[in-house]
Amino acid sequence: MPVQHLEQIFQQKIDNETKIEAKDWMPDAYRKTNLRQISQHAHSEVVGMLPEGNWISRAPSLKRKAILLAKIQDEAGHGLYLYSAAETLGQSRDEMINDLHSGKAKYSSIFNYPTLSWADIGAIGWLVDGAAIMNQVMLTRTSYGPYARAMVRICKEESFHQRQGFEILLVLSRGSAEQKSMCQDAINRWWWPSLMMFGPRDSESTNSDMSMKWKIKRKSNDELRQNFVDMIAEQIKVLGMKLPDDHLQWNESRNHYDFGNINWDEFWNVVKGNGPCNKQRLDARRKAHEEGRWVREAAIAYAEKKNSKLKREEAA
Ligand code: FAQ
Repeated sequence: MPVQHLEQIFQQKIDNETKIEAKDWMPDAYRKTNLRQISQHAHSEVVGMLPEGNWISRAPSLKRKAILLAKIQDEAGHGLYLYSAAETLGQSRDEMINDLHSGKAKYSSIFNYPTLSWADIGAIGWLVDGAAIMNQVMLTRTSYGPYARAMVRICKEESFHQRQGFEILLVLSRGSAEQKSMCQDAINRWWWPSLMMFGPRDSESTNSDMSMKWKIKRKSNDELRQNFVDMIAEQIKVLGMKLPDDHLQWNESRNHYDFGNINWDEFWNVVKGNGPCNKQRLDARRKAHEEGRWVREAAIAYAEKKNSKLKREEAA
């Protein structure tokens, strides 16, 4: 069948809300951009364990430590579902991980900021997981089947993550003057980077046009960012804290909150690898991968041994 016909059938499926599955014909660019987005998403989940991992041994109580451990393990699981979804598009996990370690593949800018106090763990749960959910609820309806199905479970877990983060901040916001100020300080530092998670402004977003046409994305970067600001601007009232933005104001005519300018130079600087913790994060990932080499080799050796035993038994 000529490619034009195949493309027409493909677009019809998208327009009719039929999911695209791994064995279906798809344009090369659709395969490539899904692979790019899903693998970068997987890398973000895995690198995203590092800033929180920094606080496992310093969590203020056994209960907090158990919750944090469970959350971080969830992020590892999300990375694994997403690597599996990406593999259905024809690239091996090894190749994807090599691209992360060589600096070729991106991961979310947010994970290149340091976690300086316990309140940062609350701010990550509330703001970072909150921003992640805002984006990922849309992705449960993305057009590529394996990605959409992975996102359903991930979203359920992320909503627990957001609530646990909010609750950490709620306790601090009702505590001593020092705890209140820790809470405000963490919000001040995480607010703007969490707005950057949604990506560049729509006018600068190189992938959006095609991703919207193919329903990989269903809402634009700016639309999701605005929804997030509207949600957080209300939730912060419960904490009795302040968002670090003098321009934040309800706009009756737009039915949305107005907010100040994002520092896009900072965003691109972090994306290009020059944020406060980029080097530290990649070094930690490379080290963990190297130290886990023996486990991978042992698993392969065991699988080979089991296979050859099975073959011998079948031949006998
Ligand atoms: N950081 O054309 P667009 C989480 C890049 S998971 C770094 O608008 P697109 C869970 C972009 O890749 C958080 N790079 O791109 C958790 C592109 O470069 P490329 C991750 C960014 O793909 C919580 C270029 O800029 N979530 O947090 C960023 O249409 C707590 C132009 O941008 C996902 O990955 C950025 N923030 O839209 C874990 C969700 N933004 O690739 C642990 C899935 C943009 O052409 C603890 N991803 N870039 O070289 C998406 O929805 C999309 O990829 C966007 C970007 C919306 C992130």
